[in-house]
Amino acid sequence: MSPSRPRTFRTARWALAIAALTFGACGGDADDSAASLRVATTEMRFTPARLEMKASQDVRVIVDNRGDVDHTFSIDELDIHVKLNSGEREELTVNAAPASYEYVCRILDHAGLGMVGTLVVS
Ligand SMILES: [Cu+2]
Repeated sequence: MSPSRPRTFRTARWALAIAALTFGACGGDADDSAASLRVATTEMRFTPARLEMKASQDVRVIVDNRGDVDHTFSIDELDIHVKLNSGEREELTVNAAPASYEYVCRILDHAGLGMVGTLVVS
């Protein structure tokens, strides 16, 4: 019984050390990298249907197509048009002036069926 105790203790300390390293690395990345937003596409909506970001800085936007068919994430005013197959994920960088922009899906009449959202940049 007693020989196993120190080993367990050492393992626990090692796990803590790894956790500390991991958290440290994540914190550093978060400070350095651009802010990020996530939006998912399904039939027939964007989730969320409203995104907010700061103006004039690079913002990473991760678009996940969680639907069963193709969708797009399109913002005409910003010349953004990303097409995603079912299950696909795309990452883009958006840098925009203050305004409200509409994002829509350009597949068939998906926009008319509800695939519209608003990106508020301020
Ligand atoms: Cu669509």
